[in-house]
Amino acid sequence: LKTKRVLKRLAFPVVAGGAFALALTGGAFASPHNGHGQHLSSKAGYVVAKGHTEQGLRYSSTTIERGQKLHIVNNTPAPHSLTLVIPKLLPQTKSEINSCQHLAPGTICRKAAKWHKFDGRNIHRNPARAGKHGWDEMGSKHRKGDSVLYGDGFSNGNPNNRKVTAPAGTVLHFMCIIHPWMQGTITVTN
Ligand SMILES: [Cu+2]
Repeated sequence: LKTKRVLKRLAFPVVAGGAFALALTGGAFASPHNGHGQHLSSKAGYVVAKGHTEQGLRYSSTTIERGQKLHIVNNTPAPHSLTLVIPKLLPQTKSEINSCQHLAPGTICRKAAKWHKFDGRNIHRNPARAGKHGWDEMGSKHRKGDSVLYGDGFSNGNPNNRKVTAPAGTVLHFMCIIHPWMQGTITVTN
């Protein structure tokens, strides 16, 4: 499987304490200081991953009509996840972002990796589905959320294949579990 092969590059090596690190193609990680509070937006129905350096990676927010397919555009060289997460669990501080990226125990990144059946080397489920069909469920530490891993190595995830099915008026918060400072919202309209 292509996914398995490429995931070896994304291998999440075991580090002290039994946590896994999301080692992205060997690149050194430096936390950006402005990981949250960004409000880039893109055209309706499109979430765009942008940035040409790891620190510069950002997600745009979007609005979308309920029942429309969400489009995810990757304008970066890196793979990402789009993972729906309840807002209070989105990592905010540099320390929270760093812990999440390294899949530290108790972090939403580690929980979400489990939704994808990550075993420390490979993922065995992509996308991860929760709630009703389509994008509708934000995950927490106690409840699965909708998520997809996409980009080089994750071609099986079909990131552009799902409709947004949350009720109009919902604001779906999302993040990337590979780069936890990448965050945004999908505002669902009628
Ligand atoms: Cu990412």
